[in-house]
Amino acid sequence: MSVGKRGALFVFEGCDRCGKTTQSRLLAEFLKSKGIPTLSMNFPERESSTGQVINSYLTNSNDLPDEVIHLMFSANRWEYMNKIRKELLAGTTLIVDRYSYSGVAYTAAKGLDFDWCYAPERGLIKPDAVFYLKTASDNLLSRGKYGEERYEKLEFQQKVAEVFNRICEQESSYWHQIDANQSVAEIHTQISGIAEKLQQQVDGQPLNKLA
Ligand code: Z5A
Ligand code: MG
Repeated sequence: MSVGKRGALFVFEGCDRCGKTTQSRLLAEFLKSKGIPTLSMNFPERESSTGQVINSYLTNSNDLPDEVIHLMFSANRWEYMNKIRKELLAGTTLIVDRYSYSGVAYTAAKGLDFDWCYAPERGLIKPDAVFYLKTASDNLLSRGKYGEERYEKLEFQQKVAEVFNRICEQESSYWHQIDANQSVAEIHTQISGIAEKLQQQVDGQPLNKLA
């Protein structure tokens, strides 16, 4: 089934401090400057009911079993699926800062089974492109000390990076690996070029689901 003019779903992924928020903002500004209706989102969305639990978990003010917080992160995405579908079908392009792959990477890095981690993501809307900002975790230390949140530790971030690398290999048809060591401007030029091309290709394409 084909659809009319729809927006594209662009996702940014990568470890802490790799530049996702910086690049999400620049891509949104770029697309808007081209007259493309664009909306920015990020996960976790900390305002919703699940988001508030996630926020207190990340700031270390509550403890939950690994399985429970994993399912909360996934539920947080499911909470927004109707909105995402509606916006895309209305022709709005969405730029999303972290998505299902962060969910899998951070929990699998704790040692939980990869397939178990991925299972609750099945059925969510599949991105048209994932921009994976990749670099060795110790390169990111020069961007300031890790903060106080639960996962902001070098050794853990290295494990997270290994899972992202694995997903990037598996999902190479729509993942774009970008060298996050380049300057902000260089990265933006690379990403905006890919996004502009894909933006034109999604017209008439149905929305796909993560399988
Ligand atoms: N999490 C999870 O466990 N499960 C899930 O399902 C999801 C998330 C969705 C909160 O994430 C935590 O939730 C996260 C994963 C977990 N835990 N950790 N760690 P968040 O998205 O709220 O926060 P974050 O992404 O971890 O961190 P961040 O600080 O927002 O990083 P960033 O957005 O990638 O980077 P940035 O803010 O764009 O840039 C960081 C700094 O580097 C800043 O000073 C920039 O000016 C600088 N920068 C950016 N680009 C460059 C370049 N190219 N060169 C030099 N300096 C740069
Ligand atoms: Mg960020």
